[in-house]
Amino acid sequence: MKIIDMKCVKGFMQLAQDSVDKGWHEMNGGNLSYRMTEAEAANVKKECKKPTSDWMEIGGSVPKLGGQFFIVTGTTRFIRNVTRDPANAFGITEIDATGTKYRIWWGLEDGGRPTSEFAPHLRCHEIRMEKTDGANRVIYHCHPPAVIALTFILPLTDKAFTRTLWSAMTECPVIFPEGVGVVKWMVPGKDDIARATQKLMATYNCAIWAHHGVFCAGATFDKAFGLMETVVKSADIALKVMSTGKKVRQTITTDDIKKIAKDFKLTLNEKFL
Ligand code: 2HA
Ligand code: ZN
Repeated sequence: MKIIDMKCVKGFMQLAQDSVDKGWHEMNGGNLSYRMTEAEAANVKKECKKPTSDWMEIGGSVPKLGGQFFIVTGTTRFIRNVTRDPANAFGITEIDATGTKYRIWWGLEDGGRPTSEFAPHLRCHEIRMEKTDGANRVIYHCHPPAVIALTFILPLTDKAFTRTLWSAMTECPVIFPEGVGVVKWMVPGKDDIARATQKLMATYNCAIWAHHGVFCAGATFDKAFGLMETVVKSADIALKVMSTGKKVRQTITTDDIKKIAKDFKLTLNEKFL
């Protein structure tokens, strides 16, 4: 099957376009990656016959991902061009057996390279794969204004962000019962921020980068996008309420959250109750 006709490639492009439509990507901001199944990787090998680059350094080490194939957006390439110019805007890469190098099989034309956040993406894939018995395949990063704005006024703690988001919209505890994690401001594109994010992703499907953006994980494109959409909407509501400057008269309380958990049979993260 042609690469562009593969279901996972279509899903990748759909998420990119939906996210651009949401206004979460300026210029080359944000990035997306997907861990292919063995059958999908076999199709890439069959279709492309040989890699188009030599082995190159990842800038981090992800031994558990050795031999796996990833669809990934390109550094300096714009998410808005994922659907317009697929083979330029993203590509398909293989990780070597040691988990320290990658090579390109398809796309990233005109000398393209994977996103500058390839190390955080791969580190998040490694931990989410482990924690979900291989179910999680998507890691998605964007720059949504409301969440970034909240990182200027809330304490940069997992608890402050989780409680604010859970209390702003009733369905939030259902969609992320484990809560969300927060990474203090750090230089992006480096292994330090990758390690900090990986640590949070052992517990959460969502990590907020102070003054920068959000990383979400999911089993499918729909689930990763849906989680991002929910976090962003809840942050938007919280920010709107705060921006009125009015006294908050009523909110979703800890007891209310516990009631939701009981009814929906959720295991909420106890740390935040
Ligand atoms: O430019 O979003 O974090 C891509 C990014 C870096
Ligand atoms: Zn970013």
